[in-house]
Amino acid sequence: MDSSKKAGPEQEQDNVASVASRRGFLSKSAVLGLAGATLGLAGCKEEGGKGGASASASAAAKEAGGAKEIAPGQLDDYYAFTSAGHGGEARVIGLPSGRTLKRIPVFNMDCMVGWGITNESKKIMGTKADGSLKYTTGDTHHVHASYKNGTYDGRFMWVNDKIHSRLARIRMDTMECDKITELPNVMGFHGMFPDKCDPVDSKINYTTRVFCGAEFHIPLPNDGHDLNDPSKWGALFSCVSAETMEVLWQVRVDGNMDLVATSYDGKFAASNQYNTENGADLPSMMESERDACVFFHIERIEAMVKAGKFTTIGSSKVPVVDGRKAANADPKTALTCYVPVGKNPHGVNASPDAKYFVCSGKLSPTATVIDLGLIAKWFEGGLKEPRDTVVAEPEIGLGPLHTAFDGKGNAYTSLFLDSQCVKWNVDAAIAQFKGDKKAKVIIEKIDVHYQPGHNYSSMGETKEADGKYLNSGNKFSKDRFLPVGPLHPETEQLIDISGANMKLVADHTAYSEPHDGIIVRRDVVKTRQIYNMDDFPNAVKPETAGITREGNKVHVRLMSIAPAYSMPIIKVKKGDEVTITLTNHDKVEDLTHGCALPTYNINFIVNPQETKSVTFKADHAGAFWLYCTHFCHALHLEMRSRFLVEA
Ligand SMILES: [Cu+2]
Repeated sequence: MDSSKKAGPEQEQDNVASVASRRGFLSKSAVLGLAGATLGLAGCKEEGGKGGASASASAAAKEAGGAKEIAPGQLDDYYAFTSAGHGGEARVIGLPSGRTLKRIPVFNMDCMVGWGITNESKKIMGTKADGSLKYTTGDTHHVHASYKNGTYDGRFMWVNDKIHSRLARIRMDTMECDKITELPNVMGFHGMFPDKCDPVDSKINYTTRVFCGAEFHIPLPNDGHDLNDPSKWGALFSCVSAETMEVLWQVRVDGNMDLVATSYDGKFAASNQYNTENGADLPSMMESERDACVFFHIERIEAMVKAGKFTTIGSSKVPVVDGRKAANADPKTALTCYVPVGKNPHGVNASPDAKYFVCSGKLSPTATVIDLGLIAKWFEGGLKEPRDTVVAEPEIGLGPLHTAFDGKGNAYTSLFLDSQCVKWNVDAAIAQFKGDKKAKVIIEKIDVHYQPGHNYSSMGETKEADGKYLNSGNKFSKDRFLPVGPLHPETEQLIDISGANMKLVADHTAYSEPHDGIIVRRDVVKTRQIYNMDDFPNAVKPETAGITREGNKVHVRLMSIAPAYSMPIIKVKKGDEVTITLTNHDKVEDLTHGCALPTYNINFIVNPQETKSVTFKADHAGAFWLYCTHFCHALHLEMRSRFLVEA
């Protein structure tokens, strides 16, 4: 945990030796013992304190600067799109600078932009019968973008909500959420990944489906029956249409699903699994020596659904097929293949050469390399056991979680317990597995600060993996930043992986609690800065602006042009249901207006040429200044109208 130690050839020898001495780690007692060790490590403030804080700030800045520094006025080379954990949003960061560019509200409310306040955002988020939001909490873990030809096409991103099992889509041109879908009969929706090609028609070489894994077993349907018999509970793998965001089909599986990966040819999706025992408490979840990575044969699943050979659960109309082991014994007709991997795996990642999926062990010090060609062979009946698809299982360190790639044949796995990132070579691991004792699998280890979760590399989840940067998302920052009370920020550490040695080049803070992200070359992302007014059917134009009344329903159609709203006085009666629709007629880039209404809990912004609306009950009388919250003009403070509610 000494952050000042350098990873070099000598250290590497030590690391290899220490990893080797931890053999036999897979035993059950070791696994349970480790759970305690994890907690111990997380609390080791003093041990972790050396090195990081004592380094000279100016020296460190110089070291971290140079070519990596983005000077004032310069733009970053990459976008990082990250989750925010139980903050419920998604984030946009510039790399290598680490500048926060945007926070995208998704499942959370955000009074800056008015997410969860405007009618349009409420419609996307989902409302109850009374018009109030169905949920105001969310837990985002993974952000992944749409593909074409094996790389990002800049259309969409998706992000999951683990709490309420929802999938959200974000438009990459406006970087705003445009659709949210709740998955039926699922709890603990965690892993998610878009497909990269159609499983049958290779001409459809872009994303059309998004696959979603679920962790928790629940009664099916979850309507109060089977509460006391968890053996009857189940988990479902879901497929959502990328275009319509409808849930297309689900597969019932054994075990709990964690992360999801997809093959470049579109034929397979897979999810690493813990609790393959289907247990309901910790001891019963730890009984097996191994867990699994379950592969889904997409073409067969969809053929079965098309043939009508499915069931439905409860009130959901989504077709469900049976992917449990017992129903899939014959590989030639199987929908699923359960490949045994190290105990309690956390992570499955596709290599950019399209050949392998790598599953990390977490409670086993190994990474399991699965050959996708052999997966296809197993489904054709050409292999005896699912385990025969494993072509390497190197011991790489303690608590391996997630693996990123550099496009040069190397893998980078986060080691949660060792607080390191290990660089290892996939071909060497395969040679070692075949018996080559001289194969040099582990290339280098670098300390990270501290307890890394996800790591991800620049373009690393595409065929254009460029081997420039690796982001290590660390769960504990301890002494790396000025203390801000009990809740420390997290450290996002940027590692330059372009040279022979990994080099830590920056510590960036992250407000709790991001999990995963992707690093996208900036030329892939094409954003728009000004909306098209006609994209909004309710846009207010000079000929429709004004106030109309139908019974007690009042519609205020307002326009903004800096520094004024189109109506200086808006008069309604107490008890009216008021809708304010506001269109920003300014066309200048960056000229956003706000709209706040004191005591009525209204606040939102309208970007250039954008339209938004709010509806509320004018339940208390008085004079209220409806004012612009977003600095827009030298006369910004004067940009306000009198909203008068007559008693
Ligand atoms: Cu304004």
